[in-house]
Amino acid sequence: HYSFFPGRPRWPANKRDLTYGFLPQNGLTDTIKIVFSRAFERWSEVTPLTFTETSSFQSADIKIGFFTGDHNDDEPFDGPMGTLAHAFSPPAGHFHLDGDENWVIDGVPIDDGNFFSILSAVDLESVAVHEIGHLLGLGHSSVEDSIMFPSLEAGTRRVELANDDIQGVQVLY
Ligand code: TQI
Ligand code: CA
Ligand code: ZN
Ligand code: ZN
Repeated sequence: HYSFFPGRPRWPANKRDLTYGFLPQNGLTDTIKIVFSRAFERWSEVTPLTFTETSSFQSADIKIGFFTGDHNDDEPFDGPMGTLAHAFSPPAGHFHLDGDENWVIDGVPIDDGNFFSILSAVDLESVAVHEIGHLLGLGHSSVEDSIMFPSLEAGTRRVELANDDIQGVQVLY
């Protein structure tokens, strides 16, 4: 079953059109940006929310960036595996991904580093859909095939919202 953060934080009722931006220094490719737009689309399809990319990182409601190790928010990343990403509950909007993961898009590694291993491949879109759930106010779910279930096998793609995810987010919005 779905859950919420303590106090059930959510984006306010007068803020249904959210913007998202990418940390400029990350220099992300269009392929990566399309993955995020697909992930946002899954949530906008089942809520009154819209998500639009903005080139102004500073003013974006949702700020997306790849970081490695300590990045000054008391939740340092830990190299390959372990923590993959984290997002903060509304209305913080910080969405951080561990730049040390072997991120894959549609089964293809983002950077063909020397140490790519299928055993540690992490599907970017799956993690993005999960973290956006957190950004909208969802906690973890006990339903195993839900997006908000707190575990995902290496290399697995899980991007379809389950009924449980939809019911949870529709309680909030
Ligand atoms: N990051 C955790 C997560 O997003 C961070 C976290 C731990 C958390 N406890 C929390 C966030 C409680 C909100 C509330 O769940 S993670 C998955 C998994 C992670 C894990 O790097 O462990 C996904 C990120 F397990 F579901 F696959 C994304 Cl999809
Ligand atoms: Ca990690
Ligand atoms: Zn962080
Ligand atoms: Zn989670």
